[in-house]
Amino acid sequence: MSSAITACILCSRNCGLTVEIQDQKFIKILGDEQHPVSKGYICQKAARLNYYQNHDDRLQHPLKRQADGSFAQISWDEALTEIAQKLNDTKKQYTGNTFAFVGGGGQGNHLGGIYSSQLLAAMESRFIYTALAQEKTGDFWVNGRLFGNQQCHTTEDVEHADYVLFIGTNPFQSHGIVNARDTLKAIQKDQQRTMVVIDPRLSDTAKMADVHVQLKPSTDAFLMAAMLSIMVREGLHDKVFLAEHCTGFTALETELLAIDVADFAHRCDVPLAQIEQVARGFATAKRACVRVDLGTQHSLHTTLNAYLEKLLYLITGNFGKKGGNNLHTHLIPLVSNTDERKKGIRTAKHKMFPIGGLYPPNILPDEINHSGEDRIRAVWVDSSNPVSTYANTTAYTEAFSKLDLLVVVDVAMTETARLAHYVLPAASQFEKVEATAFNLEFPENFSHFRHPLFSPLGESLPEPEIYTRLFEKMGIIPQNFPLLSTLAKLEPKATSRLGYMMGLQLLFKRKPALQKFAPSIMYRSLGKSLPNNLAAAAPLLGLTMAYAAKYGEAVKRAGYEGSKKTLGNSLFNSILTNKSGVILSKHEYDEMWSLLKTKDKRVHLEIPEMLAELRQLPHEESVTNSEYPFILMAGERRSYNANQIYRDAAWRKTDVNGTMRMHPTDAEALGVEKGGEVVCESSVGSIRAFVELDSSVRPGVVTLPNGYGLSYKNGAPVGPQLNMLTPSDHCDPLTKTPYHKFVPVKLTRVGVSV
Ligand SMILES: Nc1nc2c(c(=O)[nH]1)N[C@H]1C(S)=C(S)[C@@H](COP(=O)(O)OP(=O)(O)OC[C@H]3O[C@@H](n4cnc5c(=O)[nH]c(N)nc54)[C@H](O)[C@@H]3O)O[C@H]1N2
Ligand SMILES: Nc1nc2c(c(=O)[nH]1)N[C@H]1C(S)=C(S)[C@@H](COP(=O)(O)OP(=O)(O)OC[C@H]3O[C@@H](n4cnc5c(=O)[nH]c(N)nc54)[C@H](O)[C@@H]3O)O[C@H]1N2
Ligand code: SF4
Ligand SMILES: [Mo]
Repeated sequence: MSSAITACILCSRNCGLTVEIQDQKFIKILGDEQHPVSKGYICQKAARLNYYQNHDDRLQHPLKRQADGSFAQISWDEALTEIAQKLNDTKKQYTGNTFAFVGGGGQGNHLGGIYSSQLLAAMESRFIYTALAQEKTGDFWVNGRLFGNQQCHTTEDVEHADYVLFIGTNPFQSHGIVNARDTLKAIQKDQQRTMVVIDPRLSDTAKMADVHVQLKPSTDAFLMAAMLSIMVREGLHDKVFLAEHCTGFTALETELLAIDVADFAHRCDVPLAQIEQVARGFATAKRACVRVDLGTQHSLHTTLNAYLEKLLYLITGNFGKKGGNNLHTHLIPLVSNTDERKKGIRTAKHKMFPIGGLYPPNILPDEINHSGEDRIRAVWVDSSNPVSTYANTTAYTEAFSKLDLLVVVDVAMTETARLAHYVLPAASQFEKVEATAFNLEFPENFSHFRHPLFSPLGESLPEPEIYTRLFEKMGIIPQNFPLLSTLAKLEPKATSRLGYMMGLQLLFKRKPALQKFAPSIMYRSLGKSLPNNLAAAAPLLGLTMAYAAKYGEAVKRAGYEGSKKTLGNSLFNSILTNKSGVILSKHEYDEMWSLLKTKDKRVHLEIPEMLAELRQLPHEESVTNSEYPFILMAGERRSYNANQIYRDAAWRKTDVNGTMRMHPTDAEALGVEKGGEVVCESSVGSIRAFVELDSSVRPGVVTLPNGYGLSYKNGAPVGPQLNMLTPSDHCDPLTKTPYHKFVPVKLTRVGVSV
């Protein structure tokens, strides 16, 4: 048995872990007290990580689908040679834009994403579809307008706020904030601090709150607009802050003053007095922040919600300060910036533009089914199970079955992999070097680079090796870089690595086409001279150098030494050697303004498209559907779900079937008892679910958990296959992110109790 340090890979917190391991297994899993952010914290899900590392769906060999539909083992060399040939043929015959990449990193594997993203360049395609573009692109789009760039992402300082608004999020179960349960308990215990939860359900977080605003589902836009209106009517907005840091307030104020607050309160089914109480409490608190998640991002008015939520902290001046919302830095950027007005970036069928560089999964089946020559013909999936996790499982299954080429890179035989022509086995996140890009903190940001704990299972390979070999086979990069490798070796003490970086620049100057493949080139050259098989870390050198060049003072405050030329390299060395993770940078609060990307360094509050949608709200008819009278919240986070990372249902200690929460009055009307089964039918499909009587939900609303419905060992799915119910076109008109929290369904009783 030996001890090691790693991180949890189940949610975006990526808590640090200390583990005891033996024979490819975890024997004991504890929180790592040395981790700079989680400091020993973990939740109940991490202890089960053996269910990710060792199970019967783990892939061990490259597989090729045969004419009869079965899979046969083939060698890596055969697989990559054949795939490279097919990709090159697709590009030549139909142009690269008939190729789409899907996924590219889950909850903790973003180092692989640095390598896989080169495939788009190799294919000369712009189409990348990811899970982020089915939840967060409304947020990114609004960030682009307010802050000048879609990479300007904000974080919330819940730990130091006196007044916290949780809107559409249940951090007690989903985490998403620093050491969630400890942080929530600290606020709950402190009489001076206030926690408000805005949620149609009495969630575990709502149970801890000072105020629970139990609004009608998908009425957040009305509620937040009413709060903002109350603030400006009562003069509670921060005039000094607005004058100094923002433009466009006058136009916004006019719209907010025009709102009929009593009507909006009525539409949310929330007492006006409660909305006033929260608006006043938030606006007058010393330090207040807002934290949102899928409750506002998977419900009606997604993009408007993102705008209004940000206005709450902006007009009250809770931006750029301790306990407020803040912009932060990135070492590994999760998204890029795209201007939707740019020509030649739209999809063939929906004419959809990217946001943050990403295209929305809801439209991909249509882009494949499209009759034009420019339809998507080849798809590459990595670290994602779209057939099961993206909206409309039937549409995905049918569309993927029509593809000329489907390649899946995964650690496990997933529902999507079963449809593929080639399945490529990836080493697990504990069998290779990995890193998370979810480093979204301010004023201190961190990085955690993980070392391998086990050797790769069977013939599985880490993604850096898979992609680099593929590019070599495609004839896109040479196999050797003798000069660069020599330069890397010439600096054994690695004090600056400047010689190597200059060599790299020289290569790119001579062959500009190679620049897009810098990660693989660095892996094959610099990687060879890195200690302990950490080759895949090589591209981080470029990122740490860029980071140090941008935020030199903040990096030095975090304790790193070096000149302009060497600081990035000391950061790189430190990341590679500190197994528990490192603090990258320490900013001062007033430096946050330098992260804004607008030319005038002000926040641009006036977004005409959003103000137009706001103006339309009073004219909106309330959404009712007599054929599908219930609202299903399709995707609740609970104690025992974690996206689709665990496939074996045995990992769950409770709630094995993933029950449907239903209000007792609804159950009575349907004649369903506790444990009874219902058929849940939407406009696109139907599934069965066992019912749990639960008065935490509003009457007329039912919930089902995220992450169930997997066919482990190709057996019957366990728990609800949610996306059998979710229509592709039930989505935000601007961003095309799905309304998973607002799926109209019909329920009928199946039988007696189980
Ligand atoms: N245990 C667990 N944790 C996870 C995950 C997991 O699968 N399991 N997944 C991770 C991922 S990928 C994500 S994105 C996050 C998501 O994390 P969260 O968004 O916090 O989780 P959810 O339970 O999906 O939704 C949050 C709340 O939104 C409420 N809600 C539903 N409709 C509305 C509405 O119209 N308005 C408002 N205001 N609230 C509404 C729900 O009742 C629920 O309590 O969780 C992460 N953490
Ligand atoms: N109806 C409904 N649908 C939802 C949601 C919902 O609330 N309701 N939630 C949505 C949200 S917010 C999200 S983020 C998505 C998540 O859905 P996906 O983006 O599909 O991600 P995961 O479920 O995390 O699955 C990740 C896949 O990565 C594989 N994997 C794990 N480690 C590695 C690795 O090291 N390398 C490779 N190559 N593969 C690996 C796993 O085996 C798994 O197949 O689901 C979405 N789907
Ligand atoms: S699931 Fe999230 S909160 Fe829980 S231990 Fe893992 S990373 Fe931490
Ligand atoms: Mo997510």
